Amino acid sequence: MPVARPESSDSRVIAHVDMDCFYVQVEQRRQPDLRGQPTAVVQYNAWKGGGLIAVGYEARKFGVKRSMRGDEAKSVCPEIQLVTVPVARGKADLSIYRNAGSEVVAILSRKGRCERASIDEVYLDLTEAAEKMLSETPPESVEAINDEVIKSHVLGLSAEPSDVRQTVREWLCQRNADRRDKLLACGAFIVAELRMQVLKETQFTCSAGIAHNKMLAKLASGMNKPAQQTVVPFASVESLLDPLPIRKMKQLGGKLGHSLQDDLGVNTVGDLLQFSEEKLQDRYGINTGTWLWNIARGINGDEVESRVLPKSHGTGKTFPGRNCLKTIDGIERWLSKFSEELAERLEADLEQNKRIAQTLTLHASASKANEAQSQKKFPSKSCPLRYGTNKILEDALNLFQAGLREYLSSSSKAHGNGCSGWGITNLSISASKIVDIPSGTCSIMKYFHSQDQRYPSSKEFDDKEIHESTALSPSVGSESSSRKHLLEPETECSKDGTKMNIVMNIVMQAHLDDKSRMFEEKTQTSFCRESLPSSTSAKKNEPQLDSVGEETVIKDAISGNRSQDQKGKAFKEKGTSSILQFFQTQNCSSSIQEPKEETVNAIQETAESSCSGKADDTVPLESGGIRNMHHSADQSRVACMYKIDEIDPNVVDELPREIQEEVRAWLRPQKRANNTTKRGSSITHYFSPNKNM
Ligand code: TTP
Repeated sequence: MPVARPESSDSRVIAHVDMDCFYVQVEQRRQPDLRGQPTAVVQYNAWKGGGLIAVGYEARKFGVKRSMRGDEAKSVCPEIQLVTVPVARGKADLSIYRNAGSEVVAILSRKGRCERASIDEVYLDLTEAAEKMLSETPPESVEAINDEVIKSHVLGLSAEPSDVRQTVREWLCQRNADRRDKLLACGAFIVAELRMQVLKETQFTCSAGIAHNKMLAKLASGMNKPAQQTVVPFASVESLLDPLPIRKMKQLGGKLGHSLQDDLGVNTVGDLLQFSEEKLQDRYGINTGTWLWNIARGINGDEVESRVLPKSHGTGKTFPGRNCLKTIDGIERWLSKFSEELAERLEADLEQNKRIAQTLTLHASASKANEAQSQKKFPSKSCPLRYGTNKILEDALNLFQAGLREYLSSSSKAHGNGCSGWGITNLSISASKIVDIPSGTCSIMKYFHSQDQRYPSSKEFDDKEIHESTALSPSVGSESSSRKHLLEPETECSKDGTKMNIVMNIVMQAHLDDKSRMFEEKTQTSFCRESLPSSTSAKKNEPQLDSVGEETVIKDAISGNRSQDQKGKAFKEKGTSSILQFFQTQNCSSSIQEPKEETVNAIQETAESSCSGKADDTVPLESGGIRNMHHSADQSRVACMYKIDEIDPNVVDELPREIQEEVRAWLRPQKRANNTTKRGSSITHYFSPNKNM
């Protein structure tokens, strides 16, 4: 439900910038021959020419619409150029568009606080920049006003078409205007400048709305497209909102909008004005009631958040009609692709932006197998996020199975029989609750400890603990709810600790996990294939293997039954003041049994490839933090396979002072080893009792 925030000031200058037919522009930049031609971007699914997802303005003139498929677009516009979205892992790969959006954000953020709202839209708080301009170079003092500013649309100005430019010029430069209008006029100059800069540096055009708050700016940005900007002076707010269909307002497209229409007969924003704040509060609660009362008057206190990076990462795919997924195998295949992509994007985010995500969410839609199920939504589920493709896959599968169990059990209850028919028409996973890596911290031991408590594998959750998640929008900027006590630190110290622990976990695991497939595929293959998930399949400590040769020896290692207790002991052990001691304690505490020879060989091979700098496969036998630096099958060989030279020195700098030295010392011999010989360049060797051999 929307929440009312007090308007901080009605003289803020807020802009909403929206790229024009964004994917088409990106494609036209990649293929300049397409410039000026009617163009549309289509999904790669070739059925009926593929669904259109972006339509260029030249094509719109012919009546081409996003709701069409390629064949239909061709029938209304035979010259249309249809460009298929790039494909990776059997699904659309949006990275070129995402990266293009980042280029734009980098430019727009030069003039004020910038919030990236989606792949192609941004809010800017230009209040300070506008105030500065007003005091130093007010519009009336500008000698040559750029055409782009003069072309602004100012709502509420009336003029003969031949006089529009002059009228706009006069409005922009009026000396005796209300201060709020003067600030908006400065905003128009600044935004025009930014848009020209975007065009110059990226070749993309964009449109913008300039107003006193986010809601009004967003409404205005779409009013005059492409490549134009619209200003909403305070005095024209009422006439803008009055006739606006209520369902067009942000957050009123769903249930709340329906209720306003059906229960109160409110069809336009203006219709809302007749209701007192109290009446709206009585009906919709205090917050929503006040929010509705405010929006009817153009009041919206939402701040522009300082965020140039996405709030979440998501990946998914629809499987319409007969393409729906009907087996756990099929689900696993797709989740595996999604996990790989998500893991890559998370790693890139970590590397480039020093950010970590904390929550993994799975969303799905199920087909209507029967009447009862058609009423029921597939529940979204989330859990703490663990880095690495395989861990994400494992957790996503568990989330899926938990969701499916719930979906089927409630439908079968409602229907009074067992439900065997299910089909997934939409499947996605996302990573949210993304935070910056902290620069300071208090105790590394706390990191480890908190990680131990906070980041169990989803296998260690039962269904109650895998939490229900609110629906995520597929766009950038979505966020999921999650179980608070698992994710939110009780103290500042543990907050930092958790984050830093994740950092260490990531740094030390990332190269392990994603490259560990060879081992994991041999050992951890089955997730209740081709059958409905058993009611116990995701239960705590349940063995996760069922069919492959190595199962019995690996089961406990993966589910962590026995080693869990010992890990617990090690964590409780007081006086483990040294990192080395800590790791050694962890390694020695492992009671993982020896896998079959074949598997051990795989481990050894991978340790060597790690030394040579090639893709290194290692053995992520359990979940968790640094403690999982991995245990080889043979306990006399401590198999902590981690490419130490890949530790980012910055991470070490961010550790508490008292342990920085220790970590550096720990790293040093490793570097020397690398300089001289590839042998011994793994932690395995470093920790090995025979490391001097
Ligand atoms: P929009 O900003 O909604 O549209 P647009 O930029 O194509 O056109 P406009 O000038 O009217 O703003 O979406 C931004 C991009 O997001 C769009 O180019 C393609 C992609 N997109 C989808 O992939 N699927 C969708 O359903 C929508 C709405 C957009």
